[in-house]
Amino acid sequence: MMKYLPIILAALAAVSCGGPKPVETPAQKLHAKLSQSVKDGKILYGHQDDLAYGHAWKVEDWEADPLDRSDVKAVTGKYPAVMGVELGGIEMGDKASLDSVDFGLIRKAAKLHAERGGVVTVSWHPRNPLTGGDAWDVSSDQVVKSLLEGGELHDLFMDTWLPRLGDFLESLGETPVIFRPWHECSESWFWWGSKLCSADEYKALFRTTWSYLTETRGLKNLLWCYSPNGGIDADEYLERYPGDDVIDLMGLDQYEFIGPDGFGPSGERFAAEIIRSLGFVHALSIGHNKLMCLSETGLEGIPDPQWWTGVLYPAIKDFPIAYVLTWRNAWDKPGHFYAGWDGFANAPDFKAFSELDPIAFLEAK
Ligand code: BMA
Repeated sequence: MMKYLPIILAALAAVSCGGPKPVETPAQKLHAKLSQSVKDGKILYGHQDDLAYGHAWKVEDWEADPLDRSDVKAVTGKYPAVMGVELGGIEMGDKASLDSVDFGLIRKAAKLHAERGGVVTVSWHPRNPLTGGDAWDVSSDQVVKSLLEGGELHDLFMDTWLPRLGDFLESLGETPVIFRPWHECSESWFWWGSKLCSADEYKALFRTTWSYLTETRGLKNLLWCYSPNGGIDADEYLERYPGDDVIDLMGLDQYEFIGPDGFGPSGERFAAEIIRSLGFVHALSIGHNKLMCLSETGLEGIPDPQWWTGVLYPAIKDFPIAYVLTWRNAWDKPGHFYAGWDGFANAPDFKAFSELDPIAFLEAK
């Protein structure tokens, strides 16, 4: 009996302490990191595809490239704290994304950015499986329905599309990401938009995606973000909300578009609208106990020389958003950019923004 005493005592100790502490998953660690950052009063700045290309350049030999080039770093001296990557095309088994970025480069950039201390978020603009068109092909209102149980494309979705997506996300290993599928669902420019499927169909699409990746595949590196487009109210926001059990971050996508009256008045309207919509997302995030973020924003080509410090910063600074992400600087479309780049007229204002409290970038070592 005596020889078993140490084992019995150890077992009793484990029981009285509630057993060994469960190991935190990569997703839980990222959640804790973001929560702490919000508690510290920080707003992380994010940029889409930051390490893969920028205004008039792109990584060529990605396997050999150190991935230390960044438009954001060239202006501010720091990397963006959050980097967005895009998986459109993964569902087709393509080698590169719809923006011509090799999926090998995307994987390498995501892992490296996380190793450097950054946060990664993933968007997905899958093709239209019913028509063969792209994500913007809204010619049919049967697409979402066709993917759900009982639909003609359900098997394709479950046996090919989601497994390919799952393989990529699994290949990230311990790198956690904020996954943000089926975004801007409150508008109707993607085939999963509000005029193209019912709220129940949309929620089923989101929850099927969640259940496949999280339950069937058992992935432990995903936080989930819901990000309708702006221009809605709290009720409309909740209409398609997939549920507290599957969502970690309440997001919002909202861009500024310059109207006929020029960028001055448009900036004021945009800032007021951001304040209105982040206001209700904030209230919802408290009620639902979720993190919140401005998941996409920007002003294409940034013609307003004071946009960062004069428009965006005052609009967001008082909200506990985990991050704000501006969209990509396309290497092949000279006017399609949303972050500063070296030599651009608005770069000094972007640098000034990067130095403002509570905005946080990632120190380059
Ligand atoms: C859009 C544009 C497109 C791009 C797509 C997916 O907003 O930037 O050029 O293909 O996002 O990244």
